[in-house]
Amino acid sequence: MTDDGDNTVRQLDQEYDQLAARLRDRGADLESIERRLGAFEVETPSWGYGDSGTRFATFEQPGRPRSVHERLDDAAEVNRLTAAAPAMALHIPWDAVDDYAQLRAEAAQRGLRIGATNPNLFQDPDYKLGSITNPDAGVRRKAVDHLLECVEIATALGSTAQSLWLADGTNYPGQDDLRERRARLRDALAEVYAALPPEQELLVEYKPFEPAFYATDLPDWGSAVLACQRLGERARVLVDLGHHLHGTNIEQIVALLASEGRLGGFHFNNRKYADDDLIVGSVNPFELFLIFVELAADERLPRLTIDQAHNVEAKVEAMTLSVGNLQEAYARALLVDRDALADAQTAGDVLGGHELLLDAFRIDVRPLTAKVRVSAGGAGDPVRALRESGYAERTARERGSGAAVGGGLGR
Ligand SMILES: [Mn+2]
Repeated sequence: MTDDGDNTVRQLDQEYDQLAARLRDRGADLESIERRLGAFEVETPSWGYGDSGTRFATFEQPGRPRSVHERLDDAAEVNRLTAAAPAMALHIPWDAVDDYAQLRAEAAQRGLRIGATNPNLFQDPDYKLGSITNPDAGVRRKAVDHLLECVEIATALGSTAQSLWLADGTNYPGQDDLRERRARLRDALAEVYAALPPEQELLVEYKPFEPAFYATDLPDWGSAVLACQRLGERARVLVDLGHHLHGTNIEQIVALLASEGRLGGFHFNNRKYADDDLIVGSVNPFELFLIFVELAADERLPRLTIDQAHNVEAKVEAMTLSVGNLQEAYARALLVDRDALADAQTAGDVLGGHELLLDAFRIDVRPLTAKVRVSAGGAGDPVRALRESGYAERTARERGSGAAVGGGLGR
């Protein structure tokens, strides 16, 4: 190791010791916090490494992966740096291959597993008026058959979740019968759920707008949880942070779903205006912290996934930064003094509870997350380590700027 490296390690140790002493003085159970932080895992999305763009343009990046195999390489690099991203979520058909057992083995060779399987019900021209809610029974059949095919693919891959986002909806009042569409949706999901092997769960994602702009068929958490309750216990709701109207209290949705045993997972990203798919924690870190305060109330976290579209920023670097942002939000949430919070709440101390949250949010946890990452074999400063590794230059050289296979807009 260079002098520079030694200095970095010494500096990290010093900063960590100072923070640890302060936290212990406050009565924090650092051992338990570090254990939980060390167990933190988030899936990265294969589609987050490939080409993505806006409605106006896609700017192709040098070194972007040309195949699912190279997307696995990128996911492995993010996991190497963060020690917290051991699974890559797949998208079918963008990641379709002939031999799924082979793909599963390739993931394992890179120290990864396959995360959630994401079917695609939004690209085929037949789905112009909807997929499983389409007024045409033949189109509905085709859509359900694709979902059933994805169940088989997931089985071959060792994937334990179907993660379903429906682009279905209508653009104009009167375009279709809203109750009929709901009945079609229920029938289709019941058929898919009945085909799920016991190790797979069905995650149902909601979104109030886009691509349909009058009535989305699963517009909100309520419509999603009602569908899940009809199906069974392995059907749960997936919360995508970009899929809400402005002003929606997302942390309260997390609390409601968790109390009902229906919180299935997350698609992390951030937004300023709509479903912007920006880097999680970049625009509203306090909201992310409050969401993690709810998540950390339970020892076990639900399935967490990043769902972002890096249109102008370097993709592997963006994903690496995102994982770090999540680790920091979780660390702060673990530092909330829960006993004091419960006391303040019981005593009706309105601002006392609020101050306890602010107090945890204001702690600079970077020495703590760095220490936990290094202990797990990752980098103290993952983005810096990525830049110094030359990974971007190497992939640009090796992969060139050849046409990518698959990819598409973020959801
Ligand atoms: Mn999503």
